[in-house]
Amino acid sequence: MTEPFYVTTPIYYVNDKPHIGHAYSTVAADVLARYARLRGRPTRFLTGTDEHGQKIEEKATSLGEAPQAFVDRMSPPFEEAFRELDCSFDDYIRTTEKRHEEKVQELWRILEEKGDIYLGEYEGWYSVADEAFITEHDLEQLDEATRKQVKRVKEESYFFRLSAYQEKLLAFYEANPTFVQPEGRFNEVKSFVKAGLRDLSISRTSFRWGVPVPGNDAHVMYVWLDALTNYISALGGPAKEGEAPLFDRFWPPGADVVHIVGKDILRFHAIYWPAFLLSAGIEPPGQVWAHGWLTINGEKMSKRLGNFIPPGPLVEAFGADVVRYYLMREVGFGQDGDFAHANVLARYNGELANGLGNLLNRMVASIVKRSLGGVVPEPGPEEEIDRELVATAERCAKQAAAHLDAVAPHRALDATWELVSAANRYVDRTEPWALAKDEAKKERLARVAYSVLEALRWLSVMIAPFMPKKADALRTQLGLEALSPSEGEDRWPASWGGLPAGTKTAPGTPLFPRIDKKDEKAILEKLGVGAEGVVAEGDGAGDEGAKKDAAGKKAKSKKKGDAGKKGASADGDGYLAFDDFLKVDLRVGLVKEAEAIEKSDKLIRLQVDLGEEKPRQVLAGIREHYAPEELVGKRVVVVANLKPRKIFGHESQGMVLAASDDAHGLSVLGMEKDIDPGTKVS
Ligand code: ME8
Repeated sequence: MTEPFYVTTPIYYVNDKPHIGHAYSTVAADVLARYARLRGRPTRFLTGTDEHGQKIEEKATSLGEAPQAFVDRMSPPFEEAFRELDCSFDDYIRTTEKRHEEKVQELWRILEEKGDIYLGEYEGWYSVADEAFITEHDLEQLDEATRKQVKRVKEESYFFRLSAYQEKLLAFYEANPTFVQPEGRFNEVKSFVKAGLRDLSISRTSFRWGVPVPGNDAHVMYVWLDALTNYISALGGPAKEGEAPLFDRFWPPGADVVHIVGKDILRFHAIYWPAFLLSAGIEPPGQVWAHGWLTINGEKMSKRLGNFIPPGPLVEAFGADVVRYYLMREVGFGQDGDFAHANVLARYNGELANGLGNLLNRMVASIVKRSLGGVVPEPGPEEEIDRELVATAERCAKQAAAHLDAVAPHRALDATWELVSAANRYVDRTEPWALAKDEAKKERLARVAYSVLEALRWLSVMIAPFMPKKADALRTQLGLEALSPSEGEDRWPASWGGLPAGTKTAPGTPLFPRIDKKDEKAILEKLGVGAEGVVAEGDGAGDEGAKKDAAGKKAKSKKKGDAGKKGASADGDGYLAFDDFLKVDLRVGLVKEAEAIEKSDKLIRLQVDLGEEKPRQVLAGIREHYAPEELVGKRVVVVANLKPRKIFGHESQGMVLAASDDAHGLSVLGMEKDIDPGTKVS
């Protein structure tokens, strides 16, 4: 695809410091930008800060600072945080820059000339926290704390004739069926518009911190009109053809534009923004992608809980690539999700260290170095198992690309890790260490090593949008040059065998050194995460986090632990990814005690030794098939990492596996030999 690609993030309010939620949007946009560049597309990536409005004026005043000095102090930490996260933005816009303010005023004039702006009076509610005019109904939905900040406003105001755009917007949605993603959110937007639109107040007179309305200095512009315009002002628009080359190149109709936003600000992007643009005769963006809301260790981020997580310390502890990987892997894009420190460590050790890191290590630092002189061998003849790996690589690379094209980064990573697992399995099955011992099998060894090295080369590209530094480190060990995207050149892996034989590999330090239990503890302590996973430190960041959603309402906070964690689920093709299977922790258990649960004719309470300090209490619905005493002393298979749950008032800390059919009734899965309790079943 050669169509220019323009991706943006929300511009962030600078009333507080950057946190992991901001990082999430910007990393997602960066992944798309890096991917587009790898595909050879002309690409532009914009982020920045939103610096006007009542919220910021009030915050500056409360600190005794002039608003300009305040925003000048508060904006750079965002840019630094995004750079630390290796975000490759081409431009960082601040709405207090002249280049922006001039363009906002120009847009105002255009809307005015179109007859879509008139002077009136606004009387109603204004939520300063959300910078949104809200209805009585919205007000009722707010929580106490936010409601306190809502003001009654009665002042002269300019209005934008939004009501005149109801039909035009609906027609635009109809003609652009993927304008808002995910689809469910698009339906919400359409229903909202269908219910009728009221004209929008677009100026304020009761404070000063905003872009002055052209021709009437008593008014400053509504901060959302100002802010949304950043997407075009950064390109030099609005502008006539030929006046602003970036605008000509990276705005429709010539370009594909994706605005990445949180679901909290979808209404502004999916309704107001296209309405302003339609009025101005400018084509709206191609897509607004609303992602979900992140909680921290199961809790909403808030000042009260002191769990506003700045990205800096995480980057220091894990490295930017690992944080980026985790953010994109853990949460299904578009769904709510959770940032849990324990899960970062689990994914790190499981998927990065044991998965990809191990694959590289066992091949480059071990087999190739010891048995092939450190050089990529000329591959011998291909066997069926080698062809299978090639087919898997081709399928996974194609799927990962399709998922990235569809803005589903988590699925792209699923597909990529399917290849990691397949390549590790290939090594297990071909046993190159055994081939290396047998002179007669040299040719076979060369083919096996080549296959794995080539798979690693493919993986170095597939992980690059997510983990650019690790991708290059991996390439260095393979003896390859760093990836250097170039317009017009598609670098996505497509044809097998591109790794030249004779390339000198360069085994180095492990790509992802394992973090052992002791180090895990030290890392968590350093990050101030207590045993409960609650972050102890608070840094004066505000509680703006989950305050708003598309309807200007309070986003519901998630119950601890249930927030969008991706479970082990079969994908669209009906297969369970190998990594997903590995997430299920199956252990050998020795039943120490068993007793029937009163008032239940199904349940038996078991105390099962899993090789841990204390036996686990597990409830099993097997009483119709086993007498409790029959079970004592039996070895069973237990799902050991199920979330504990209460059954009949008793906590069950696992699940015993069993099968049943009509002829035999139910049979608990056992062990033929006396395997030690706690041993992993795989
Ligand atoms: O709304 N989980 O700025 P803002 C996921 N200035 N994403 C989160 C998040 C969380 N817990 N918290 C914040 C504004 N975000 C306006 C935008 S655009 C023209 C103007 C991300 O500082 C998410 O992208 O309140 C959300 O939409 C954005 O930060 C809100 O940032």
